[in-house]
Amino acid sequence: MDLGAVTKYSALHAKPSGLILQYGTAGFRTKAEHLDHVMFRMGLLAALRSKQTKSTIGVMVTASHNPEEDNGVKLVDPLGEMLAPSWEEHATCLANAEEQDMQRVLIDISEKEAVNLQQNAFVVVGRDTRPSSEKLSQSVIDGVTVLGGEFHDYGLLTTPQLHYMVYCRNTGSRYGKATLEGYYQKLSKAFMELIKQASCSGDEYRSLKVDCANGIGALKLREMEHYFSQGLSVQLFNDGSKGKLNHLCGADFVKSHQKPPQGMEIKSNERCCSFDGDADRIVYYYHDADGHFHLIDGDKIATLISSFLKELLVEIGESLNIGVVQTAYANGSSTRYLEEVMKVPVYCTKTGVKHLHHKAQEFDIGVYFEANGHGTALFSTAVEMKIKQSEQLEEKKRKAAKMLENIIDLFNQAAGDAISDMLVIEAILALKGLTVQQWDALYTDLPNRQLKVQVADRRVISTTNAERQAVTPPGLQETINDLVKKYKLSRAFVRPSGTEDVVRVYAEADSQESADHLACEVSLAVFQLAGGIGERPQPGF
Ligand code: NG1
Ligand code: ZN
Repeated sequence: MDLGAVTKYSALHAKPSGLILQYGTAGFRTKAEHLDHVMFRMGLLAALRSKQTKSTIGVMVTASHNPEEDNGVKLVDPLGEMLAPSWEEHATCLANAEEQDMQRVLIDISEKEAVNLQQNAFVVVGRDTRPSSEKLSQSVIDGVTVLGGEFHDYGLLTTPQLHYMVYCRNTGSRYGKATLEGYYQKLSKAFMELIKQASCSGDEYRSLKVDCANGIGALKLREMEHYFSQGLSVQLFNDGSKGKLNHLCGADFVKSHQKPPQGMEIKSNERCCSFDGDADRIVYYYHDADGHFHLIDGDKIATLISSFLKELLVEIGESLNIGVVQTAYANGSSTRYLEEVMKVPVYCTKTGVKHLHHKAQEFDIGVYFEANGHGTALFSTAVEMKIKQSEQLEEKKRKAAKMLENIIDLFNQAAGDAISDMLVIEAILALKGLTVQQWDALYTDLPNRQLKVQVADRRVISTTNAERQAVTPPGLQETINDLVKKYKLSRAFVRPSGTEDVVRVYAEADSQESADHLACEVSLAVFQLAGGIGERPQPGF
């Protein structure tokens, strides 16, 4: 390690003194102007991680659904997963080290992790469409090269595309080719093969309006469109030509405001979806004949997908297991429907896709989705084996096995992916001959409300039981229990956000009014018991 060079180049990416950032559920995220030093240092860290794992490591520059002025960075581990926990800690230490301590921290990490500094490093870099992203990704590359690492800059990519590239490169291209062309071809081929098996051909099933959040999803979907246009026509809105990234549009806006994005004309019963700013989340929605807006969130997406996969498993006659993984934010109706009607086991993990991903790996087929629309399905080698053996099976079973094979190819196994999920959903709807209303009618969401509370230090709240219960501050959980008892079909929990300096409050109940009241009362309890600052939460929205 040429420490002289590190110091020299680090000075060109100097850290504003006193600035402290935390590697959270989605890496580092803050105002773009505070991130140059973090990018350089994450380039250094990615090179070290690559040397240690003797694998390609990914670095993605994006702040997902955050406002355009923000930016962020996260590292992608060899199999496309989120960074290992001990390295998240190293990332935080390195990002927060003052200039003069940088060398020592780098050496510390190398020693603790037994990094062979002579080993080669290879890092791939991708970025979203934010104005700040290009320069920031250059700083990442500076960091990689100072440590003698090699790199490939993919330029503009969706976050899941970068995960895909990392996964391909570390599996000797068995999974796919590590190029955009490879990604487009793999997904489109699987989609077209699936669609071929659909009996209905009415074209109302085959067109979809897509709100691209004025982000990278628009560019990539446009590039990809002609590969699958025989099977699905997509009409893009908020494609970045006019509006601001994530402003009044995108999956996060639609989900949290429970209303359609601006800039999209919706006729009744038309199927529509929204991506977020880096295209790793997707939600669906439509207007009914009375003009009412209906949201189809990640929970209902997971339900559609897992029901279909379960049917295929039954068809093949195999005892392979399937499980659905959710977080505490999953609507209570979805959990009940999956467990009681679908008879699919459901598991709850902490918020953050790495927790869901990890749990989903325990099943032959693990479907995981956050309510906000981030998710995918994972398939074990046992499923692949079964498909290989299916040639000896009778015709009907062989067909189901073939479908399963295409579905596996269509899902991004490395990460939740709006484009891939969209194609899976469109294929399932076509194969089942389902309209968007029929899909929506699987179950009715319990009315719910999410609020944020400002507190002096959100770390005073600690939780257990997959974040569904507060352990500290004392008395908070008892208060929540008492409030919940006042309403029917009610549930509420609080947790410190991993991406914003707030405490999140979630409540659901039998009516919107009750859910709103409960959320408000719980917010007030947080404010009083967990050191609220600023204005007291007020009833009424
Ligand atoms: P936080 O800020 O920790 O709630 C949010 C989302 C997560 C996840 C991360 C990463 C909710 C309630 N939380 O985390 O699900 O997507 O951002 O982007 O949606
Ligand atoms: Zn995102």
